[in-house]
Amino acid sequence: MRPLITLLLCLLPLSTASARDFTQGSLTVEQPWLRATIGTLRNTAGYMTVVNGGDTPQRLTAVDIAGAEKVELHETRDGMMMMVEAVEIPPGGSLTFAPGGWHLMVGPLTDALSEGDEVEGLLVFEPAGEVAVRFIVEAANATESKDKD
Ligand SMILES: [Cu+2]
Repeated sequence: MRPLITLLLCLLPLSTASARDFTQGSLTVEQPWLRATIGTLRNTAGYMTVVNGGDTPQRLTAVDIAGAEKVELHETRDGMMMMVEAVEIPPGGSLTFAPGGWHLMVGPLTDALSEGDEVEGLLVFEPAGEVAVRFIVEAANATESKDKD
């Protein structure tokens, strides 16, 4: 198996600053993570930072997460959660989704999520298009992704 593993490692893009960052064109999605589900609950929240290194505004319009029936963009403002249809990241700017603020509302999920799981996701931006990412599952009470490489 060793030669195969070495080959796979060599195929990883060298331009990626972190193994936990996902870059497509001028967009970078940093450290996407999901909270583990609790008990029989099949809903959870997701977080990440989106960096727009380009010179045009990018709108995040949709998110797909493997095994999730639905993913919504939510903002917490004055303690109230509000769903938004899309969120714009200005040129040269970034937007951080973190507990207490912007978050992805995920679910219902077909399966429980446990700490350490990895889940494929797809973010849709206008006009940039799709960015494929992989969410790491952190503990249900995590406040950030501890895998800071
Ligand atoms: Cu929410």
